[in-house]
Amino acid sequence: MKNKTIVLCTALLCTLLISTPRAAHADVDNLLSDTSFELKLPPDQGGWILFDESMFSPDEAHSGSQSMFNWGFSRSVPYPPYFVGTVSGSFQEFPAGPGSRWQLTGYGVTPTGLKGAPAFGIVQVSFFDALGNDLGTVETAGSSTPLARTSNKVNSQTPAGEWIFLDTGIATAPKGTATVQAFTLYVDFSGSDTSQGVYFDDLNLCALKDDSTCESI
Ligand SMILES: [Ca+2]
Repeated sequence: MKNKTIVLCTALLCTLLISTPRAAHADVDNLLSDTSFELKLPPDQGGWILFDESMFSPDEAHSGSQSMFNWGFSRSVPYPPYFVGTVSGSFQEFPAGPGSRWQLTGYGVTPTGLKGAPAFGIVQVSFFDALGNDLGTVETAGSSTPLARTSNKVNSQTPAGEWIFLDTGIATAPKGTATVQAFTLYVDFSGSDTSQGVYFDDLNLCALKDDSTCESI
């Protein structure tokens, strides 16, 4: 009986190894949950944390049938600075140590073209200490550049309806880092008096090993 059990377990293990090696590796290397926004997992199940004007959407999809839509309405006002801005987005958080290296990629699209500037969609990596203070990155901390590491943008110059590959490049966690947050973001300070935004899909957060391949944490 004992031998039969061992044989059965071995056969099951072999089946799993043979049938799913590629899928298993892809999931292990990408630390994010619900990377294509198909599952709509709540945050307490490891899903995306949404803020401001953000929603799962069936209107656009780079893969599957859903994406993340971050949008806003930046209105003009008759006094300086003559606009009211908006920032919306979604993120997931992971433990991270000082010196750890991270790269976030994904795809973004705007179906009708964004009006005005600045109005853009990006993916972004930010580091925080144990108290929740934003630390920036080794590349940007202490300088006049923005604290976070951001990707290239979907903006008014981006062709409507064209999915753009977004890439933060490699961001190195500074001294004191306790967590890393991976964002989709839409920023609109254009005062264009238009409801508009960017759809995101197929995000990938990589923790880089010494040989620059991704690893799980
Ligand atoms: Ca999708």
